[in-house]
Amino acid sequence: MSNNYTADNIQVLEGLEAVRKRPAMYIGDIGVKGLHHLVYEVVDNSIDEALAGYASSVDVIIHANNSITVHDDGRGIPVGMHEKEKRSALEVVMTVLHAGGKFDKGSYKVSGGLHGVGVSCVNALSKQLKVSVFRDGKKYEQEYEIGKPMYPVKEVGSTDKTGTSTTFLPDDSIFIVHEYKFETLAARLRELAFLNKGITLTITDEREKNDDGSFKNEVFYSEGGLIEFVQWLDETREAIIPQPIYVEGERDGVIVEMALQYNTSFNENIHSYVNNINTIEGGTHVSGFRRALTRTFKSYGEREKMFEKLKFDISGDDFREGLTTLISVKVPEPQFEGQTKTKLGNSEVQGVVETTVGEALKNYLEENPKQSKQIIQKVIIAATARHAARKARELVQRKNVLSGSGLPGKLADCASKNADECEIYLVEGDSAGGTAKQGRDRNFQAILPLRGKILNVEKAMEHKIYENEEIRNIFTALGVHHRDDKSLNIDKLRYSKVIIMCDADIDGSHITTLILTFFFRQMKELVEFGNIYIASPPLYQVKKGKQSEYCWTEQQREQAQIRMAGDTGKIDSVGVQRYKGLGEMNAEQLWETTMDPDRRTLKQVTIESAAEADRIFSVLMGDDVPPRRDFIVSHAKYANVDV
Ligand code: 0RA
Repeated sequence: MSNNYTADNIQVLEGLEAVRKRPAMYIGDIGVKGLHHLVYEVVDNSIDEALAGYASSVDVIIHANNSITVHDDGRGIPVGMHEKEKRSALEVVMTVLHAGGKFDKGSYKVSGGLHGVGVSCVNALSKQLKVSVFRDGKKYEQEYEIGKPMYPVKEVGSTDKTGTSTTFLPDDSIFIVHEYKFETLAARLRELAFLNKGITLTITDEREKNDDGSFKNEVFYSEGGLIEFVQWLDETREAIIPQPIYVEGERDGVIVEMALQYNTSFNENIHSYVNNINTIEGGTHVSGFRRALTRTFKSYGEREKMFEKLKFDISGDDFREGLTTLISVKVPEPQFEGQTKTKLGNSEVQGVVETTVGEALKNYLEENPKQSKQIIQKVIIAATARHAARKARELVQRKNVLSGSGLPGKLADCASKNADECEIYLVEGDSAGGTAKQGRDRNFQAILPLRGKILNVEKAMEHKIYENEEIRNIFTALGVHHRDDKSLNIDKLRYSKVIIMCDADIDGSHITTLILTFFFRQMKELVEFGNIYIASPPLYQVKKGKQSEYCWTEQQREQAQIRMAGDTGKIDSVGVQRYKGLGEMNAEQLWETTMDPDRRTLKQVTIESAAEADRIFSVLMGDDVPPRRDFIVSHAKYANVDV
């Protein structure tokens, strides 16, 4: 080994050490998200190989010990000597930050996780990692521990395949969560299959067996890409035109793909992606799309004299009511902006998308007059309803001004006005609301009781939403409203934590879902920025003499009973109270178990996959009842808690 090799090696280790010191900087966090991000990072490299035309399948395996294998049938990472680094190219890719893909000058990295950190980060954060390359008739291997190679790349046999296989075990001293969720990984692979048509992605879970003894497994493959993505999202919505409108094109080095479908709902659902990354904050590609849609449809409606009888203006929103859209662009050097770095900033992309989509829509309108008229008729209905909704909304704002402080009478506000430290509990029922008011710390906790079932916004028209008293109270208590472009003035939010507190029973979880649906459809920004939480009241109080313990699970209850029975072994001598509702607790108990920041557990509501969440809400809360029942049965836990 030359001195040079040693020197380079030291530099490499410093790089990987930086990753281990500040993992969150590289992969977002060290919780569930970061843990799953490791898999996405490795999968993205394989997807790139497939997009370059060399691989057709990517397989992910969750092993029994929560280690992961990602395999692809591409060319295999080059194993030859890297001139400058004086080591195998494979070793460089696996150990040098941001080295991945650097040799292949002709192609740019299309996918690449949000943080785009490369597989060396995964290596640095893995206790063990082994990479196998199948190339030139041979199989090569190298293993690493926390990023350090155990030996130089070695040839271990012959093969007639080509490809790359990476197996890694996340370092449990870095991550605070160690279990992979099948559903989470499956959702991302499904999304990738829709976004990259023609690639087969599979996931196998070796921790779980099917009835026939095989491992739990799912295969994702899409021939139709975004067309099928729209159809999957809108499965339980009623389509207005028989087939989605679709366009695919390339201009100035930017690849644009778009599919849209109109349905009879009132929601606008745009899901946008840049290089396979979900841009939840939108950006130039989305604004290009919107401009194209408004411009083309508006001039068509005017030319066909369909707007003549209207007494008010048609706005951009009206063209997007009941519209589900997918936009996917592939941009060589994306600039990400915004609070969560998921907003595309490249200004040149707006024009590219606007032109590509504009031309496609124009052609569609020319070639499909019947469908086009149906769409414009829907737009006119939307405009009329919006007009009614604006009146309702203005009425709300006027009423608020009349009632003095402008805050709802039912709100028990907190003393602090510093939103960062303030919380608001949305409590099911006036009686539990009363208990919460007594139990809270009034310095920073506000209480807003909600009466019974709140409106199902999934099925309601916009003006009904503003006419609903409970919903108006939520808007005014939180201090936010929709601007004319429908965005939320989130800077006026009066509480940084919005906590939904319902009974721990079926009714309570239904109400929680209704409230979540409301936030997801009407205040999505709050969900995206992590302001929404769900309180977890205990299920049991276990008591014996002066001893008392609250329990949240069956297992905790059992253990508490055994512990309190002690040497007597008489479990039935221990009292168990099952809390059916919040109302069964007094103010002090509610504070101790559910509201005291030092003792409570809050579940933060996050969106793992916006597309998945959109579909879940439309299935759960929409009109189509049979799929809803199936869905609740198979997804109940997942849908309720971890949307
Ligand atoms: C650069 C060059 C070549 C292959 C790859 C990268 C490659 C990387 C990954 C990561 C996961 N799977 C992969 N498969 C391939 C090949 C260049 C050549 O063969 O000439």
